[in-house]
Amino acid sequence: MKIAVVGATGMVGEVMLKVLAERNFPVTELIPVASEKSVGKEVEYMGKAYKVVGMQTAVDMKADIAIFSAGGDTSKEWAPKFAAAGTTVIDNSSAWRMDPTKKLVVPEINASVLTKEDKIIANPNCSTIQLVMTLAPLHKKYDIKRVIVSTYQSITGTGVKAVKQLENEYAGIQGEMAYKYPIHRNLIPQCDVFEDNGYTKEEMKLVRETQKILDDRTIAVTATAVRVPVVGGHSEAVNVEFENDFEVNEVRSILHHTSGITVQDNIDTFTFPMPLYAEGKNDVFVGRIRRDESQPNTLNMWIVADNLRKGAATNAVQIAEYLVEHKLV
Ligand code: 11C
Repeated sequence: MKIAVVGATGMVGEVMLKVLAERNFPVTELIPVASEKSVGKEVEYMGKAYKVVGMQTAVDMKADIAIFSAGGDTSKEWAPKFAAAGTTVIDNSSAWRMDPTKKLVVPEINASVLTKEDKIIANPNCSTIQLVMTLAPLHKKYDIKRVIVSTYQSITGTGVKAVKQLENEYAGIQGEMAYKYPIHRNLIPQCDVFEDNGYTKEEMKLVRETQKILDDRTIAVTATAVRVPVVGGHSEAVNVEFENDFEVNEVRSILHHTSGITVQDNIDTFTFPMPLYAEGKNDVFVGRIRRDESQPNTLNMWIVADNLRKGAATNAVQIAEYLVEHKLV
């Protein structure tokens, strides 16, 4: 497979190259792509240096698959050009996710919707991916009515500028700010911009993308997204109300038997997921699974995942793997 990685010099792009190598993706030719200012820079893939090329050069090279992590505007402009050249685009931005003509895919849940005709495939938002990974098998069994999710999101979701801000603040250095407020010794109840309804875009992604991936617009979702001074991954406190009752041990067992999920749930040994330990891992970690005693058929749980891995690069590479395995490219 001829693979273009668009945004190869960015934070997700770097992880993308790592994940492609780790999973032995059948790359016959790697095309690292970035904006003009990065053209000519080198990136490393499997011990070899590759020169970064510009967007038009990459389109002309007619890759089989292009994995984009370059922001919504770049994707809106360039994904159709790659697609027109015959390349299947897997896009990490929010540009195409809610387009009714585009599939929004978490392979463990809905890869079977993909066909050869899908030339631009959307990769969901990181906080949505880890949420739906756990909701999907439970929805199948107990039928979800409502989800209340509060997120504790890693600064790596904002990008390298935010990581620099935290490092500067930690070291007492004045520098460029990624956020309007300090993030060291703080948390910020705003991820992304505000929409007209008073929710942030990140919160509304959790609502809309969850309904689209689970293919059920009747599921009520409400979210509060918070940025925390953490780098290893996103965490989520999730309250789920089901139509049908459940046994907590059965919930644990269902999650334990779901591919891509690791259950870490033993209060006797203080075992629960934490972002420090999720960093660099591809799985979604779930713990603190317990009944909400304040109302019937309702569950609480705690979900953690590396937002740059399953939340972005790993999920995109899994989509690419599915396309290859099912001969859809
Ligand atoms: C964050 N979830 O943590 C965002 C980053 O729509 O793909 C990814 C934004 C997106 O701020």
